[in-house]
Amino acid sequence: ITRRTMLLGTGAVALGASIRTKAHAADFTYKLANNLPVTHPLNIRLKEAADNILEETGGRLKINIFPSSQLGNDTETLSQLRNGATEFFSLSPLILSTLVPNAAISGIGFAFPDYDTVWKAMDGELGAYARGEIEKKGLVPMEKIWDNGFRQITSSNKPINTPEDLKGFKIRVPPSPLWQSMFTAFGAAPTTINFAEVYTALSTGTVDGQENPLAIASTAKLYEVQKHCAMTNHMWDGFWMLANKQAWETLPEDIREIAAKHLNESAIAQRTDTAKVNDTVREQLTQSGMTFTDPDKAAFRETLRSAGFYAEWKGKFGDEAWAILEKAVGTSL
Ligand code: X2X
Repeated sequence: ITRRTMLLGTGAVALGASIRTKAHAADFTYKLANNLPVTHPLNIRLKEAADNILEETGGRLKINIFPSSQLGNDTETLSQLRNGATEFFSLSPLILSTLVPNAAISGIGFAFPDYDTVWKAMDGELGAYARGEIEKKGLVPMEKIWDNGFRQITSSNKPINTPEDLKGFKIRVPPSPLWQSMFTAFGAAPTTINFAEVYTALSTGTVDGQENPLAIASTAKLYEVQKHCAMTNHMWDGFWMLANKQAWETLPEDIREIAAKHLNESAIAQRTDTAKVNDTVREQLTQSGMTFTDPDKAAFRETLRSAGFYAEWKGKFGDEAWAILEKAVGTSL
């Protein structure tokens, strides 16, 4: 901002015009961090959004993308986002719940039957509720959530067919109370590990398994260190695109509008890309040596119910939030 003001302040109109056409330092250069490989649809569409934003703002806003947790793991990057060291960060609602407890509500086990229900909810009342909670904590969420997908359980040591197979299973979960609680309710032995450390934790045997959508098993090459995959679809997960509030509000309104428009448009496109990868990559993972099981999902859901998982989280989220969730998924959980 100072640079432009200085230029305009000197009355250098010609200079002002020429910097529009030549390569020049942008007025705003912001960092956008995420934990996914550069080949994941999220990063492919983020690059598209950043390119479009640079072009449509005439070079005024340049967003540099840092994939693969290059700026730090999720816990560290969330701190950076809050203190302004990083301006943008895409984060799972469940990990964000370490700061915004009720943001995790979209991650309740087996809440969403399919993607149609997910997008109706997240683009509707449930998403609006979550964004309201996020804003109360001083972060700015873009309107459209990005897709991670329905999560599946992978293992290095045994196939998983029934909930009993999870008893005592050493599984990595992301840093989030809801994840810890869900796998404790399954009777597993969950360990919290940031995604940045997951490949190593699996390859050294710190844990025997993890759970993630297939697009991540594929792009993060988890098939190199995991043998089995159980298609449990046990929860849907996404990524809120978050901005540091001060950095966001420093942008002139027209730049904010352009940035939000492209981030939201690319999110919509990324949802289609990701669903397609999650739907089709099983074959490729099989060729890479993974074996798949298709367990009865109802049995897993019943295990959560009889362990008191739903009752516990209804109490934690509160009746208002729970009612919004149940309305969105069209069933009582
Ligand atoms: O940490 C994970 O497993 C990941 C990549 O799915 C999330 O960001 C929640």
